[in-house]
Amino acid sequence: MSTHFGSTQPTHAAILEWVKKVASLTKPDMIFWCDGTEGEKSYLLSQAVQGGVLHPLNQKKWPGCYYHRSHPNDVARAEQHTFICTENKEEAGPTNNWTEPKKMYQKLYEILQGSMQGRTLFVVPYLMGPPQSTLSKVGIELTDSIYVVLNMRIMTRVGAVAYQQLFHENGFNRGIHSLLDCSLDRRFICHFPTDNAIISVGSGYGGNALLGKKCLALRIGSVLGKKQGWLAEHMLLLCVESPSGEKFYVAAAFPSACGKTNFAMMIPPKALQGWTITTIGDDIAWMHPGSDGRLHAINPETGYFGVIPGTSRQSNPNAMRCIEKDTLFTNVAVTLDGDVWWEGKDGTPPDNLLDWQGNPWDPKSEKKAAHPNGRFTASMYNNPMLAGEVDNPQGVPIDAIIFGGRRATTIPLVFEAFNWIHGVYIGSTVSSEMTAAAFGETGQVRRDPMAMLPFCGYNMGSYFQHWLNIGRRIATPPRIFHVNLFRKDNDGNYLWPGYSENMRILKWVIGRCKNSTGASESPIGWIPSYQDLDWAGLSEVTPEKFDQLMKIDPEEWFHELTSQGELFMKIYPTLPKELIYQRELLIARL
Ligand code: GTP
Ligand code: SPV
Ligand code: MN
Repeated sequence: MSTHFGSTQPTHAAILEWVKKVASLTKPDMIFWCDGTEGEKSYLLSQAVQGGVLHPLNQKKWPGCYYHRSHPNDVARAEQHTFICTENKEEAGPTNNWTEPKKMYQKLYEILQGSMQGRTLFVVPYLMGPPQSTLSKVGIELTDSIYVVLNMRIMTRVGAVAYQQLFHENGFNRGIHSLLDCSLDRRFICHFPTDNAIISVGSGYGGNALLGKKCLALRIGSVLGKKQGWLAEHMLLLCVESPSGEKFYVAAAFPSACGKTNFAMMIPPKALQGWTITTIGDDIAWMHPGSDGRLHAINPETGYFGVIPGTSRQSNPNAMRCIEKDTLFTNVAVTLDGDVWWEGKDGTPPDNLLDWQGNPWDPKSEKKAAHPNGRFTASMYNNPMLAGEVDNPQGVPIDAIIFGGRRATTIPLVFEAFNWIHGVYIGSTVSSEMTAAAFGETGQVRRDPMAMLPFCGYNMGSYFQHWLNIGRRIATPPRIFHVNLFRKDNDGNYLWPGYSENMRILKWVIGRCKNSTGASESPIGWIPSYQDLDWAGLSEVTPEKFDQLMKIDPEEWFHELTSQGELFMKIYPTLPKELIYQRELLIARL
């Protein structure tokens, strides 16, 4: 077994010993210590191209960009194969798959036995969060996937910066990832919160394999947050600057593929002159009560692993600028001369396209050219509207939290919680139609509390309690809102134009935070009247259409309450009584 040492070597005995142990189990041909440098990047890229894992795109059109095609059964998060391994099943709770740690370790060690033979074991030290921030966390991922390494280098801070943040020998998350042959019966994404450890096998897909992201930053993170008094959330973070130069910070939780990246990179419509939005994060927020009585948030990541279909100069110009260079494209369609295409991209599809599986694509066929969950991996530093605050070790103080879901019916465009407890209730009852971001039947409505159903590393009821407790610890809590950007008319068309027009919702939200915008009381919360929103330059949403968007139909809400009740029954033993009370109040108001 040969070893390649990068420019930085850890001196920590715990790391060296652990790597040695994993190597003797998995038996790689080579151990490669990553240092995160540019020199390393060109070497890794050439290796990935040589090995057929990446294909260079046309470098004139797409400088520094590469294309990756995954195994056809490895295109999304695999919730069925995701486990929280705690001593007691109750700790994981009824919304997570559970297996006892000892049993799972045994199974995984058997699978990992010799699994890296003929391959390279990459040691990836990474930092989640800004350097020098007390809120940041260190992880080390051992992986045999060069694609994972190249993605981690974009999504996290890799190299010496991670070792520098290690304040004691064992203060890092241990992640092991092995691709195996991508067969479903040997796919396990397992979390061991007690050991601060993750083992993921059988999938190379982002959320299953980039262990800093959903595994550490959310599942393990949420458990740490519960213990240490902070929140690890599936939220975008943005800064809104008003024409007078006042800044507001907003966090928003929408389920997977329900609009976080687009919302975080929104460009306000021309008619709303003087408003600017800058992006802090597009997927994950770590939020801590600060000594000033406010909730402060950081984005632990450094890149965007974004849904590519639907991304265009029309819908998300900032994302298009962001992916112009140094981007990895996964499961999109390609041309023979190294151009890429996907559904919803500007213009007509080029001739002679190969679909995401490499087959010639017939534009007249029903088949999609790009996979609906095709993704780009791009550095946030390429975002022309990146917020200056993004590397701030203290994070930013949050003014508003917005929950949302993808619902064709029932849920109005926007409403505001009466107070923090009511807001927690609203978050706990978020629901959404399922999307291609996870395996399963897309379109089916499911409860997805705080957009964290697949990501909460412990019992959901205790998680709600934790939210209530955090509220008690902050003197000035953020206001809480709920949006539904996806309500449809009877013909199945979206009622709301969305994308940049979402600024109109955000402006109302900011107005509420400043106590300067009107709202009326409704059974479900404070709601805007037509005149409370700024309609400059937008005539397509007439007062009649707005009524449809905001309609609260008692019949539909009866079904909604039944479905909420099903979730509450499922987690009843740990469900805070405050939330049951909130539900009863809502029933009474309706
Ligand atoms: P994850 O990365 O899976 O967490 O997804 P996300 O929440 O960041 O969602 P993203 O912004 O990538 O959007 C997912 C899909 O919804 C894309 O196809 C978008 O084009 C579409 N979308 C985003 N915002 C809007 C909107 O305001 N209206 C409509 N109709 N579609 C939207
Ligand atoms: C999501 O599914 O919420 C994503 C994509 O952001 S992944 O990182 O794969 O989880
Ligand atoms: Mn996400």
